[in-house]
Amino acid sequence: MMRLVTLFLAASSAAGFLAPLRQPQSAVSSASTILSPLTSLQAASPVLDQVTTTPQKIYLKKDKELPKVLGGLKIGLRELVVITGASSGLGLATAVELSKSGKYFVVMAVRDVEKAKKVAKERGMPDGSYVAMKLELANLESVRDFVTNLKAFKAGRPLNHLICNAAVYLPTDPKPQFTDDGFEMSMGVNHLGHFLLVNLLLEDMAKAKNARCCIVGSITGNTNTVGGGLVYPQADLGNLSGLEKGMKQPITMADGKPFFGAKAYKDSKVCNMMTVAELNRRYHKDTGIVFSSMYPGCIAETALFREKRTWFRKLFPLFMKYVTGGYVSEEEAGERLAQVISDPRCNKSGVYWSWNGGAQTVGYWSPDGKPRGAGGSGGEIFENQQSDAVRNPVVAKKVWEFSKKAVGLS
Ligand code: NDP
Ligand code: PMR
Repeated sequence: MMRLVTLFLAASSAAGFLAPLRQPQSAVSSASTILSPLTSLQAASPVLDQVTTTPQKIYLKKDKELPKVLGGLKIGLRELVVITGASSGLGLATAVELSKSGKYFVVMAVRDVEKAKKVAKERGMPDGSYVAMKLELANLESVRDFVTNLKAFKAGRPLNHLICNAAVYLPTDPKPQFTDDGFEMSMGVNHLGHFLLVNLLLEDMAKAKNARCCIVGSITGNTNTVGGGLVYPQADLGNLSGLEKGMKQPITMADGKPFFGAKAYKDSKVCNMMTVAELNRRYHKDTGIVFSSMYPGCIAETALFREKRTWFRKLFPLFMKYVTGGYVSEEEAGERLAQVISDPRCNKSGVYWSWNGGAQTVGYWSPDGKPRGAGGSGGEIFENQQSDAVRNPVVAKKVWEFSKKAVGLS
């Protein structure tokens, strides 16, 4: 075992993963918050079979099994929760947990409906407790179509909860991939697709009592951690010139610099966490919606690492289990994300939730002086503190405004 771990560290070091330690950036003065009306929300059209297609027609497929107005009845007395990327990993584990509880009806918002139906069955999600609906986050028209289909399906019912979980991690791509709208893929799927989705669904959530909206973040977007501050590359939105210019081809990075896949993922996670902060500032008071982010722990065996080399995929879980103590299973991570939606303790807006499991002291640099676990198995939920860069309200406001423009909401 020790040989395996040493091998991982040596290989990681040779691959240039370890970065020089960077001190947390200094705090910046607070920004004014602007309350804007929930404009640009699309009118619902209860026509499931008439969704429009993009020139590439990569995603749309009529799903005749989707009940139309009957969806409202199907949901019954349960709370309606939408989970993006529910066809694998964390999203699927959360869907399983919530659907089996009997209290929630899960809409699996996925790019591959057939895959979602298959895995839902395999994982024993009770019939009648979920539905799979098409959502291709790499296509803004698909996001809009999903919202139209969801509104038709739920037939006037409010949306109780939204979990933005889907993501791609493209660290080994030498060249950038782009979404159908021309955004760099990690930023387009992880941040901009979700940004549009949340904005289009705010009105439906505002109608629900105790609605919760969680956008999954990560330790690796926070430079006040070993995982995010020590391991190269670090998240850094720079001067935001790429996002300001619309994030479209040939622009590939939020900071306007040349493409760097591993960093693009971490930058997108920073945008996810900043979006939560802005949603909280702009809408929590008026709508009552509880907005949060969370770090689920290192779920080292998920398909997120599909692009990584075989040696990494074999050694990474062992390294996380036996060296950093940051490892968590898909099942336990799913329980954690489900907890953010269901636990009365999580009824507080603007929080970045984490779990104090695994090895103590190596996880966070503990600004309050208390030792914290690395997010691994076990431990208690706690309100974590994000890095100064993520908590910067001036940058968050800019990210919000540039993203709004990029997705066509302003
Ligand atoms: P997975 O790859 O297992 O899950 C990602 C999901 O996103 C998949 O269901 C995938 O669909 C879906 N997806 C990818 N691209 C698109 C797209 N264009 N449109 C719609 N859906 C898409 O990874 P994880 O479960 O590990 O990741 C889930 C979340 O957890 C992510 O937000 C990630 O950043 C976060 N996270 C993960 C950590 C980890 O250690 N794994 C640590 C910290 C945070 P499909 O099934 O079709 O591939
Ligand atoms: Mg990292 C407590 C230490 C810790 C934690 C909690 C993580 C989480 N990582 C830690 C430490 C280290 N990692 C160290 C010391 C190294 C150098 C050997 C290291 C390396 C490493 C790599 C190469 N770690 C990684 C990678 C990835 O490709 C993953 C990544 O950054 O994806 C964006 C990753 C991760 N480490 C984590 C977590 C949670 C990840 C998955 C990233 C995420 O989804 O945010």
